[in-house]
Order: sequence, then structure tokens, then C-alpha cells
Amino acid sequence: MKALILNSGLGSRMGVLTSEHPKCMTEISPRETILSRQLKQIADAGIREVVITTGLFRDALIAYCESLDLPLSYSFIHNPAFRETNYIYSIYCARAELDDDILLMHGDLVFENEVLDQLLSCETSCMAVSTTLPLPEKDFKAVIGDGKVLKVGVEFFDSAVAAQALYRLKKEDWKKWLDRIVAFCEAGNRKVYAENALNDLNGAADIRPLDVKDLLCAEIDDPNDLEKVAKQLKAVEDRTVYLCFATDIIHGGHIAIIRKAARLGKLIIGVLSDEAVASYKRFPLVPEAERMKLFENITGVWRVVEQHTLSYRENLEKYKPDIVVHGDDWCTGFQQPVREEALSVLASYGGRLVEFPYSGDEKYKELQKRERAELAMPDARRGRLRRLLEMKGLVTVMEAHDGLTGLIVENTVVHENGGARQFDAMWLSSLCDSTAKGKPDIELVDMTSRFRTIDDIMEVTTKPIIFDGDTGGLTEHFVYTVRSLERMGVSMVIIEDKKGLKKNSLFGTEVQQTQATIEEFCEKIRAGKKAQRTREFMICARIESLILEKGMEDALARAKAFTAAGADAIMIHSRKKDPAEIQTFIEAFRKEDQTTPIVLVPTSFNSVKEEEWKARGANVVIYANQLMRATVPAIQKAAETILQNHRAEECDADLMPFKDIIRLIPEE
Ligand code: SPV
Ligand code: MG
Repeated sequence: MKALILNSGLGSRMGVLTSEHPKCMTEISPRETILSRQLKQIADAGIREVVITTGLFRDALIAYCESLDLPLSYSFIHNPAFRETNYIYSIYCARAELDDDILLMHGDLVFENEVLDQLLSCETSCMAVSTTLPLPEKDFKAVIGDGKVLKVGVEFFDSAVAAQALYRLKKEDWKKWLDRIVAFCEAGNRKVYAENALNDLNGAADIRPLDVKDLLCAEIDDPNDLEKVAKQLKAVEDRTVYLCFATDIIHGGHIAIIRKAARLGKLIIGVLSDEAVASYKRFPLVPEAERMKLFENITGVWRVVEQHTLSYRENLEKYKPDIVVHGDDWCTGFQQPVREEALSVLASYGGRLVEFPYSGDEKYKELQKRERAELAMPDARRGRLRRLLEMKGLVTVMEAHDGLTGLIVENTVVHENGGARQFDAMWLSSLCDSTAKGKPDIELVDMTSRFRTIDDIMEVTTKPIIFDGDTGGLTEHFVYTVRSLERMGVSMVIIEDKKGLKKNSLFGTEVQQTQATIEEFCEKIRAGKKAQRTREFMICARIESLILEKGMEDALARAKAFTAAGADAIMIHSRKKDPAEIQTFIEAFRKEDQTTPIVLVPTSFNSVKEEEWKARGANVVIYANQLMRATVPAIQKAAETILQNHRAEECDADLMPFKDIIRLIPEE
């Protein structure tokens, strides 16, 4: 496509302003002339060839264009009869250069970027018109019929709309018009508008009206116009545009959106907080502060601010951007309420939403896959639990005992109020790992087998893993376990202060269980911390005093001692339905220690919501066995139904088709 700018007119109505240069070189803002603006807009739109017709002050115009140093190649076509002909003849003179799609504009036209963007994204030939502006007395109007521009001129009022000499013309339509221009000029008809030749075609060139409504698109005929349009332009240039990013890897697609958005005004980038990103898609590879710096250094970005939540409300009320830009993908799906809320806030102060078509480009999907792969690597995974704790204050953890349950924990998301909720981490329960193997939870499944389960889960997931280390075994063995877990990328091991034959805590005092002495257990913690190679790995000391009915004092004394021995977190357990004793423990512990994370496994005391635990000072909530307990009755029922009916038909209604199950499984 070539741009054609008509600049051979005398511009005599501008008075002294055109005494030394052509009208197009008149300043329209402190930094721009009409022409420099047009040329920059053309270059920004990716057009490279510009044909400019010239008349008076030809040399000044050529020198000026060259001085702008834009990535454009110019053909200057002089109209030697500029004093006694109209621009129809300038086009005639330039005809040999115009064998292409054409962006045609008068040299005195000022328009905002959005007008050009809309024009260039038209599939057909089109002309900028406005259905909202009043019909001008003396300027161009376009007669519209059958959705087409039928006539253009100053004399039409019926079925007409205000129109500007700004056209995007497909080669075939332009050819029809140009042929008619040539015929007009060769017949000596050189003092009329080029549009007279167009009108002669009676709609044979398929030019559609593009309604730019109140967007700035105006010509400058005299100093009054100049003052008015300069004011409008200032308002356009002062506009702010808001665009929020959740991404941490910036690719060409993002840069294209930033460029597009920056064309609408001063661009404010909202950077979604780590916490919001983690809850809505995945843990960010690059932390928020770094992401903010990345955006600050991109050309076209005016300002970078933090967006705390998926909701736009806070930032829209604070910055009151004139325009919000978003991909049209949020018109459907879970982000719909966020869009609706943004629209209503925008409406409250007169802002508007501009939606760009969402591109699900394959090469960017590939990048996303690579980001996930990176998160799954041991070094990237290990430290993420600590970071989540810092970021969120309370993390939620769900049990996984094989690759499939790992995938469920990894990928299950629920949406509420335009937000998303998912589990932060996985619990590798000794109870469920043993149960899955049909074994009792008595440290019978050996470490090699437990590590195999970790590996199965790690292979298909990215979330941090908390490993149930039972008693930790002999101290001499525990130090090796710590190093192995670290190497695998596990984030935390929880060991319980029991010794001898361990039984599951949910049996409480119904079975014989022995608690280690404070000193014995402190020794194990110290040895584990000493063996640890990375700073990120965490050892959590689990206190069984309430399970074994040794009292609150004992639990608190142990918590204090274990923390002093180096435990990175404390887990307090109870098998009572009533959460009171856990609440009492948290309150008492927090009086002395405000920082050591407190871990809870609310299997029995399950009535309290996560928000309340957080408010009370807990930091990790582990759902330790619910997935396993959901599975057992379901598979038992299927087995019984088949036995009862001597066939499988009756249990089909309860089964998930395998084609749905395999969707859970990632493909390489
Ligand atoms: C496990 O899930 O294996 C646990 C938690 O250790 S509990 O079963 O509650 O003891
Ligand atoms: Mg266990």
C-alpha cells in the first residue's frame, strides 16, 4: 500500500501562515506540523511508500520531509499548473506512481490514530465519515446508499453524512476512480474535485463509509480551524489509556498490543501483582517488581502501575483512564464479570473500552508451554513455597498420591466473581501414598517407593510439594532424606515428633504410639537443618501432643523448642471436631512468635474457613486426604454395580468417559 498526500494547494485562506511554506507545514501542536504528524502516523502504520503532490514551496516541502528522518521513501510529484488546477490534476500527474492499494488524504487533514487504525483494518475500500457530526455547510458530505459511498461533494445534503477526504482504497476500486480522473483531465476537466470523477462512477467503485463518529478527523482551511483542531488534538494527546498485563515473558505479540494501545493515548500499563497472577494462572517466573521494570523500559509506555487484583475497579477509580484496552477474549468465560465491572466503572466517568481481537498464536502457546516446563524444574520449584508464603500469608495445599491426582491438584480452578481460585501446593501424604498401595500408614512404604511417587507427580506438575516425612526415621537416615528431597525440588518436609512404630495420628490414643522427647526431636531437626544444602528447603516440626492428649502446655513447649532448634515451620495437629484447641494453640504461640509459619491439617476440625485461619495467624492449610476419600466410595460403587447387574451398563451414568479423562493428561 502507498500513501498519497495531496499538497499542491495554495492554502491561501490561511493568510500569513502560508506565506513561506505550504499549509501542511503549519504547526498543529508544539511538536508537530500537520505533515509531520501525518507522516509519522503513516510510518507507524507500517506503510513505507509515500507519494506527495507539490505546488508552491515545493523545495521547502521536500527538504522538510527529508529532515524528519522517517523510515519512508518519498515520490514528490509536482503539479506545474498548481495555480490554475485542482488536485484532480495533481493526481493525474502522479498516476504512474499509483498502481497499488492507496491511502489517500488531503494535506490539511488532522486525524487521530484510531481513525487510521480503523481505516486500515477495513476489509473493503472505505472513506472516513461521521454520523454524529452535523452536516457541514460548505465542506464535503457523502451520500450513502446500499451501504456504499455513492457521491461525495459539498453540494449534497439528502441521505448525506459529514465526510473527510481520507480514503483507504483497494487497488481495483482505486483503478476505476483513477481511470475516470485520467479521462476527466484529458478532457480538460482539471479544475474540479477528484471526487467529481468518483461521482461519475455512480457507486461502481465499492467504497464503504467508515463511521468515525466523534473521533478527531478534521481539515484545516483557515486560522479558526487551526485553533479549534489544535485544541481537539491536545485533548486527544492528553488522553490516557490503560492496559493490564499478567505476563512475565514479553513477546512480540505483547509489543504489538503495546504499540497499538499507545497509539490511542498516553499508555499506563497495569502490572498484575504476583498474588493475583498466581491465583489466576500460575506462579510468575519473574517477580512483580522486575516485571514493572521490564514494562517501564518499553517504548510507548508512559507509566507503569501495580494492579493488585484481577478486578480493574481500584485502578480505574484511581487513574480514571479515558480508554481501557483489552483483548476481546474476556467477552466470554470467567473474566466476563471483570469486563462488566470495568465497563460500569468506565461509564461512571465517561471512559470507554477498546477491544482488540485476541490472537491465540501457536508460537506464543509454545512459549507458555516452555514457561510451565521451567516452573517444573527442581530449582525453580523448591523455593516457591517460601515465596508463596511471603506473598499470600496463607497457602492452601491439596493431597496428591500419583500423577493423576497431581494433575487434578495442578489444574483444578474454580471461578468466582471474575476471580480464580486454585490450590497453591501439593501434600504428599504418607497415609494416602500407603493407601494407594494397599498398605497401612506405618512407615512400611519405604523411601525409595515414596520418592517414586514424588517423581511421578513432579513429572506432570509444577506446583510446590510438601512431603509427609512421617517420623523422619533414624536421624542418621533423615539427613540423607533431606538431601534427596532437596535435590528432587521438594519444598518442605514435615516430620512428626514420634518414635518407634508410627501409626496414623487419626487413630490418636486408640493405638500404641510413642512421642519422642523434646531433646531427641530437636536433635533430628538440627541434623536435618545442618544437612540441608539450599536455603530454600524447609523442615517443619509436627507436634503430636494434642493427638496423644499430652496437653496444651506440652504442645507449646515443644513448638518453642523445635523452632529454637531450627524448624522452619510448626505443624500442630488435632483429631477433635471442635477447632477450639487448635485456635487456643495458635493464639498462645503467636503471642511469642509472630513469624514462624503454622501448618494445619483440618481433617477433623473442618468447619473453619481458610480466611478465618489466616486471620487467626495460620499459614498453611493442608487438605490431607480428601481426594483419596472421594475416590474409594466411587470405585467401590462401580465395582458393586457391575457385580449386581452382571454387566457394566448400569454404572455408566456414574463414569467419566475416557475421552474426558485423557484431556487431563498433558501432551508433549
Ligand atoms: C497424612 O496425610 O499422612 C498425615 C496427616 O500425616 S494425618 O493423616 O492427619 O495424620
Ligand atoms: Mg502421614
